[in-house]
Amino acid sequence: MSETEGDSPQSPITGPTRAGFVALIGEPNAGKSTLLNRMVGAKVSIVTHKVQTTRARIRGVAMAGQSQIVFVDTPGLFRPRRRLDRAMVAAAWSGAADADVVVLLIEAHRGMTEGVKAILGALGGRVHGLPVALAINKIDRVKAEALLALSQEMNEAYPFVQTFMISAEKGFGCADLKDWLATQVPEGPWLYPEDQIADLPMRMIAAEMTREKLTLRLHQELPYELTVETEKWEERPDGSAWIEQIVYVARDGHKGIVLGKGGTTAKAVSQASRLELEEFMGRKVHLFLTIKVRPNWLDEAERYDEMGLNFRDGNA
Ligand SMILES: Nc1nc2c(ncn2[C@@H]2O[C@H](COP(=O)(O)OP(=O)(O)OP(=O)(O)O)[C@@H](O)[C@H]2O)c(=O)[nH]1
Ligand SMILES: [Mg+2]
Repeated sequence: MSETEGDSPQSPITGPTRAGFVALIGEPNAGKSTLLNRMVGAKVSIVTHKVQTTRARIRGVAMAGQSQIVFVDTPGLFRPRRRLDRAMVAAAWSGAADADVVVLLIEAHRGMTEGVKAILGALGGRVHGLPVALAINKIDRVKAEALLALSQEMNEAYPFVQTFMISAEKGFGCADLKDWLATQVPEGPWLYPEDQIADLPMRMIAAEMTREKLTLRLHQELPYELTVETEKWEERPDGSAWIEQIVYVARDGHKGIVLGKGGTTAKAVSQASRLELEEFMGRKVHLFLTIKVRPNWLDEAERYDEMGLNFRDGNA
């Protein structure tokens, strides 16, 4: 240690360690996955401009001084129509109920929407006395004056323990939120090794990356009617990974759309996904996509297992 550092070390390893779960909940598209990735400092959860991107609970691990904060990204909360929707919403609520602290994200420019009101109405019954903080996200999109009124309106509707104004994308306010959460998680030993950033099998991260690229490229309902699974993962002697994935689509016509003219769409998707995987893993990846028509995949228990969802949660 140099002399100048002697008096005030940057992060003193003193006092007890803390560790706990922080669930990020909110309407679809609120920015939950963006916030998780920022807190963790790596892209663990996929992000798109479309609603209902995240389908299952995804854990990302962040360190703040002596605290280990395990962020739980959840699917958006909305009024479900299909089995998959119901399973997603159930996963989101149970993620909240299992946490030590809950953070409700809302969008600054959309304010207290009907969807937000519905969440507030259900929240108390779902989280049973857990502390809930409010994070007004996307503040980069509004004027500061609007925020105060929104914060007041929200705090009149629910007893939030704390309110933060943030931009998950630009990073505004995120350090404050993280520091505060570090004081809220309970005392106890860390739950993960200090250098672990995600708790999600690599084959699932790989499938999610491909699903993100598909979602970004395909229009309308199609992204909601497909799922991606990693079928084969082989470590090669040269240090590269050989990955084969299946894209399940529900209709014949969708297969052609995913393939694109002369296979161009599938090729572009696979290339974009491969590049990101290579960056994430720091080594070479060979990625192969096969598109399969499976009219009933949305009603198959195995597909839900692969997504990390509970099939029976989808029962009407
Ligand atoms: N302007 C702005 N956009 C943001 C901010 N945070 C997130 N976004 C954008 O909002 C969109 C949705 O972000 P996600 O992180 O996927 O939202 P989500 O809440 O995880 O959505 P679901 O998984 O569908 O529930 C993306 O286009 C993000 O880039 C922000 O602070 N400011
Ligand atoms: Mg998400």
